[in-house]
Amino acid sequence: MSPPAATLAALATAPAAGAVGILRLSGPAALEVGRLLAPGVPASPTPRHAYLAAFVDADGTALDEGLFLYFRAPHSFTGEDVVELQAHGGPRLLRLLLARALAHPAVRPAGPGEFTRRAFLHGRLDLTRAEAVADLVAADSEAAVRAAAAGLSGALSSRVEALETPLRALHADLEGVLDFPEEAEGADADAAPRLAALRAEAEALLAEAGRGRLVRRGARVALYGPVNAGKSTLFNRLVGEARALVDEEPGTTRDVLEARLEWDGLGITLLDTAGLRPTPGRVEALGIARAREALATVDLAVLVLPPGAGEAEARGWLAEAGDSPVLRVAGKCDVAPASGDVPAVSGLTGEGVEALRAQVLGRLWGGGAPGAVALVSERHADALRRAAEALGRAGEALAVSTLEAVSGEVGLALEALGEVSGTCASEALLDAIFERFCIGK
Ligand SMILES: Nc1nc2c(ncn2[C@@H]2O[C@H](COP(=O)(O)OP(=O)(O)OP(=O)(O)O)[C@@H](O)[C@H]2O)c(=O)[nH]1
Ligand SMILES: [Mg+2]
Repeated sequence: MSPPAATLAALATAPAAGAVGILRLSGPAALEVGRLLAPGVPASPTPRHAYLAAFVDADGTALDEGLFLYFRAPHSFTGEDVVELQAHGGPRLLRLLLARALAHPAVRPAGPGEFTRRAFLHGRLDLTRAEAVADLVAADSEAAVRAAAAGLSGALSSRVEALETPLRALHADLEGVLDFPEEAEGADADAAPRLAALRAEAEALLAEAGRGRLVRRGARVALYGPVNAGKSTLFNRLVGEARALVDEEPGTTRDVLEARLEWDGLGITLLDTAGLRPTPGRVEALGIARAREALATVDLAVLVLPPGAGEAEARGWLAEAGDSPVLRVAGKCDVAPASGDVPAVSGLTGEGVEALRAQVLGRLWGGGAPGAVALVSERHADALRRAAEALGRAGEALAVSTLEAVSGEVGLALEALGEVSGTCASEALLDAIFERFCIGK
C-alpha cells in the first residue's frame, strides 16, 4: 500500500476557548509547513524535542508563541512526519494558524479520524486498537475508560490475533494437503480438534459482546410497578437528590425520568416510570404507555412492590416487563418487613438500598470488574458470529464433505476475522469505522 501523499492538517483540540489549542500536521510536508508557521525552528529539528517558538502570519508578524513538536516518520502516531503546534487555545487564533497551513498546496484538511486511519494504514495500530482510540474519546464512565484503554494497549487485538494466527496456519495446512497431497500428507490429521478449539475461542469472545455493550453505553435500569409503591422515593434515594416528585396520591409520576449514574465505574441510566394501574386518567395513561415502552428497552427492570402484595399479584406485575429481566424488591420495608427471599428496601429510610445496588450490579454484570472487559462491539460481534458459523460448517464438512469444502469454510472464517483485526477490511468498512471519529483525531 503506497502512503497517501497529501499532508493533513486539523485542529486536534475542541473548537472552544481553552488553555491550549493544538494544530496537527501529518504527511511529507508537515515539517516544511510547520516551519512556515514557526520559522524560528531549525531546519532539522530534533525529533520529540519541544521548541518554544513564535507562530507567525504570512508577513512574519507574530500571532502567538507556543510549543513546536516534531515526530519523524515512522516514529509518530500516524507513521508519517508529524508536527504539532501547541498554541494558546483561542478558537479564532487557531483558525488563523490552520488557514495558514491549509494555504500550502501540499496540505488539505483532515477528515474525521483520518490521522488514526493513517496510523492504521501504516501498520501502527490494528483496527481494534484504532477503534479503541474512538472508544476512549467517547468513554463517559470509568469502566468505559478502563476498557478502552485496555483495548488501546492491545487487549482485544491480542485475543483476535490468538485466533487469527492458528486459523491461518490451519488454512495453510489444508491448502497444502490439497495442492501437494504427498509432501503435506497428514497435515490435516488433527483438523477436527483444531477447528473445535478455534470455534470455541471465537464463541467465547463473541459472548463478551453483551458486556462490551454495557460498558460502552452504560446499562439502562428502570424502576417500575404499581402506583404508590415508593418508586420515585427510591429513585431519589438512588440518585442522591430529590429529582422526582413524590406524593401520597397514586399516579404522581407521568413522564419517564432519567438520571445518569455511575456504580462501581459502570455507567447506569436509571429510569423512574409511571405507576401501572388498570384505570388511569387520560394523561396518566399516556405516562403508562411510555413506561411500557421504556420497560421494553432496559437491561434490567426493578419491580417495586408495596407491602402486602400477594404472589398472584406479583406474577402479574412480573409479566409487565415483557422480555426484560426483572429484579423484584419489596418496598417500604420500614412499614412492613418483607417475607421470603425477596430483597427488602425502603426509599424513605435508605434501608436495603446499598444491598439493592449490589444486586442490580450483580444481575447486570455477574462477577469481575467492568473495566476489565474486552470491548467487543456490535461490529466485532457480527464478524465473530460469521467466523464461528463458518468454523462450525467446516467441522461438519470434515465429516461429510471434501477437504476443499472444509478449507473454503476456513477461508471464510479467516476473512470474517480479518474484518475485526483489519487484515481484511474493505475501504467501505474503513470509511464506516472512521466516520465516527472526531476531526483532528
Ligand atoms: N413509609 C414509607 N413510605 C414511603 C416509602 N417510599 C415512599 N413512601 C411514601 O409513599 C407515597 C408514594 O411514594 P412515591 O415515591 O411517590 O411512589 P411512586 O411509586 O413513585 O408512586 P407513583 O408515581 O404514583 O406511581 C408517598 O407518600 C411517600 O412518602 C418508604 O420506603 N416508606
Ligand atoms: Mg412516582
